[in-house]
Amino acid sequence: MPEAMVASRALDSSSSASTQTVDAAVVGAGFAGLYLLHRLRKAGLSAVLLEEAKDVGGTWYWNRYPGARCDIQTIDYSYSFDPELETAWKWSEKYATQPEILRYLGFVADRYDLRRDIRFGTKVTSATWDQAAQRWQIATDNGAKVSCRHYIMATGCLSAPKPPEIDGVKEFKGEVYFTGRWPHDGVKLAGRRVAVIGTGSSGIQAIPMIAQEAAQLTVFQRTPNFALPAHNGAPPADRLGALEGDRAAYREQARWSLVGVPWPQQTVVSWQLSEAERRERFETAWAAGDLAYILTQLWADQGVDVDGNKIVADLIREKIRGIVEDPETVAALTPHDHPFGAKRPCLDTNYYATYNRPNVTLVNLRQEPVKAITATGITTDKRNFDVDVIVFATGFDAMTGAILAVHPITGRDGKALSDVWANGPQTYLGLTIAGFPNLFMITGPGSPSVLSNMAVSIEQHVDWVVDRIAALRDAGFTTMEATETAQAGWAQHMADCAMLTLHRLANTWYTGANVPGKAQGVMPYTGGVGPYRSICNEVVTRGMLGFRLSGPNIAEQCNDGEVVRLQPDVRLVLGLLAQMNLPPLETMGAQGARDFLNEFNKGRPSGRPVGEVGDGMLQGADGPLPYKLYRPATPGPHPVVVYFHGGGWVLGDQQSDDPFCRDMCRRTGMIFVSVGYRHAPEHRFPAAAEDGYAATRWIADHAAELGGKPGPLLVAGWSAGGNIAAVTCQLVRDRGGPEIAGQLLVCPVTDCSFDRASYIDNAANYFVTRGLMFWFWDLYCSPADRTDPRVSPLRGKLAGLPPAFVATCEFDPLRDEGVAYAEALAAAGVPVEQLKARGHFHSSFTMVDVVITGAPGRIQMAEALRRFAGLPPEVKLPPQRLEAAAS
Ligand code: N01
Repeated sequence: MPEAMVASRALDSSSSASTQTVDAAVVGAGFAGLYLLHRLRKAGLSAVLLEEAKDVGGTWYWNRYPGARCDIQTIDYSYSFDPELETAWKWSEKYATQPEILRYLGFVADRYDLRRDIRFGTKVTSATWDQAAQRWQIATDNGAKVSCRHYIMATGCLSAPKPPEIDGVKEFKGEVYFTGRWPHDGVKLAGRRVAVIGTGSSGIQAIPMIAQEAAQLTVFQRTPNFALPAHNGAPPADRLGALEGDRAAYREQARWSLVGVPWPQQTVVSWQLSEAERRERFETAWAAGDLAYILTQLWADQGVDVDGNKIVADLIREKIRGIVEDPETVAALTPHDHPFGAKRPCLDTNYYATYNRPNVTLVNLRQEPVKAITATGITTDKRNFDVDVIVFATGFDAMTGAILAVHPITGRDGKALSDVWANGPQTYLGLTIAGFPNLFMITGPGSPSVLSNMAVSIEQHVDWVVDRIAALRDAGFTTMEATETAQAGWAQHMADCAMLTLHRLANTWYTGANVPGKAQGVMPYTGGVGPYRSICNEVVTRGMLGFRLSGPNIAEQCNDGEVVRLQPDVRLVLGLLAQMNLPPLETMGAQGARDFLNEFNKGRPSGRPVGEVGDGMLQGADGPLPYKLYRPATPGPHPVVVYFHGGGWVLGDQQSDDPFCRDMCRRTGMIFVSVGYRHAPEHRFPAAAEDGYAATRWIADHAAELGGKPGPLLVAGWSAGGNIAAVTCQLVRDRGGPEIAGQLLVCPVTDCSFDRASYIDNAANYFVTRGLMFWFWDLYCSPADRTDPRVSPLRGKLAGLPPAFVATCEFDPLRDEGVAYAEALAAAGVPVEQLKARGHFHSSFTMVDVVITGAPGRIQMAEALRRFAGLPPEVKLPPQRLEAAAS
């Protein structure tokens, strides 16, 4: 839009009445603000948009540095709310330049006649919640105040540039520029000596362009970053074809994907692929030039497991070595301090090759930190660099900076947002804040925002907010506020999600680490775009869960609570199972259920490699039984663990807990012998218990042949296998051996009583149901036998048993009997360690590599077994990971 028109718009607003009264005020005329204005109007709400800049564009208005482009493919980085808009605009490139994106946003503003409600050149100077009026009162530096019912921050996540943090900038006699505030008429760089400080996305896009113009370019790098070639050009025909072939389906897939780009969920994990297959996948991704692709499509564990991630990181390091000629520069450019993807990777055009140019020098600030900026240039510990121009590509006070720095926001009871957020942002869904009624954030901290395709996340947020405001109005409410409970629950869920990915392992602007003194913690929601969307929807379908709604002529409504109490991956697994609408196992008959589970298990990830896996036969109570042996890759002999699988005494076999046995074998450095004990209904009580005892005896007698270390065994089991392990410990105590050094009981069955709270609270919806447990009991054990300690070990004598580690899961019918057993053991003088796994379900620990959040619990189990066996601790883990697994 011409500047003159902008000026006249600003003048109009300044000459208007002293207070402009609207239903909603929006701050920021970028992607989010424009769509908000459109949606608010369509919902019949009056609105004004306040924008500091002189035109629309948001981040694309300010970031005009050379090379600025989007780094999500532009066909994905577009509005999708109006199919006609989609066909009315054609992108010229795979990754559009800043001017083209700015033109697009101008086109959108004009198409929907948005500018008439935008006050350009207007900065908000304060926002205060007026409790009596139930409205926000907004002051600005230009023109009328605004009184609004709803106040919506569409300020963007990366809008407040970070100060330089280097002494002496004011002394510099040359020119200083920030990539995030680049002059509109460009900067003359030709023939000049230019310094660029910073090698994030902005620096990496700008450096190759500046190098082509400048006489000399010196890049000051503090931390090397991973960058991938964009391979820009026309929008790729395959993606365009997919979009144009079925636009609605394409957009819908993006909305439910992990990062807001329609790539499928990867299920293959790195160790299921050969080295050649992994390399082939990587080369395809490298050639694709697509961040969303390489971050999600290589193998399923790349973003959640350090080993799976290292494979990608090493392959990228190899690429850098192949491009950059000078070995010292290669070393400096090679990222070393963070997993790939944990810090925002960059898309580049000739970035690494730029360092082969004779006019480009890289200064490694880790070896020679900047001392100061002087009148003539930059001084490091070792050298002076005289330059004419300094470009700061040093980034932003991300996510909270734009919200907090723009103006003071004062909520209910005079509370300042800056105080409430002093220790880091607290939000409910990243959309609202307790104590700040009717204040909304678009892509705020606590939402997927910067870890997603912003266009998709913005539309979802805007739709949710406007739909809620309209529904509120229609129901007669005027005010909506998140409760403290809901907000605290969201913080817990955020923390749980953060344990899932590797983002916590890097110091980045995602965590606030780039701004000195800023509170630290992973700020964006790491649980994914699709899951987040489903949670927002769930809040609504559960009656605005976590919100207090009020109005002058209507009774207050407060449906308090936490929307997610399950671990994020447990929620996903249970959601998938619910979608499958499987018939209850107990309706299939024993053989039918076995066949079904065999089929079902074929789709699960195979266990990780161990030194050796072998099969054999051992002597059970009434004949031979099969076993599977897992041997560590380390030199033997190893302590031996006798393992009993789960399956309600009816299902499973010696290899049905294969991933768990492999995982525990790797973590403990012990041999696991998984016993194929006899099953009901063919062999009813006490067959399984007696097989457990007999198998343990046999393994003790043959430990040396199996490669085991002489000395006591350990026993372990999950579910009904936990029952058999517990019973075995009682039997060997009473029958004169063999010696057991410790017992690991994972979600064990310990008693025949079904009236404990967990049987009632978790009777349905968490896979193992009350009905299923009844069926198992009926098949295995007649009512008259059920109080026998060989099936209800809680009713047995507990003194003199080996030390125990008892793991129970919050959302498991068996939780309370496991806890009761641990407490009874402790009361009987048995050393006991308990893990009460918050947010987990019965299968959390055995679904290795599906329920990633089960890993810290398995580490604790492994440590316990090592302690029982008298081995030193092996697994080192930051304490917060262990805390997350425990209650
Ligand atoms: O900022 P950054 P950015 N002395 O924070 C260094 C999006 N974006 O503007 O890593 C010396 O990533 C700092 O070093 P270190 C995208 O999401 C998108 O580049 O803190 N160096 C780092 O190298 C991106 O992630 C596009 O050790 C200092 C750099 O400056 C986000 O915006 C394009 C320093 C800052 O990197 C931010 O990117 C551009 C100091 N005092 C940006 N302070 C698209 O393509 C900081 N650094 C869509």
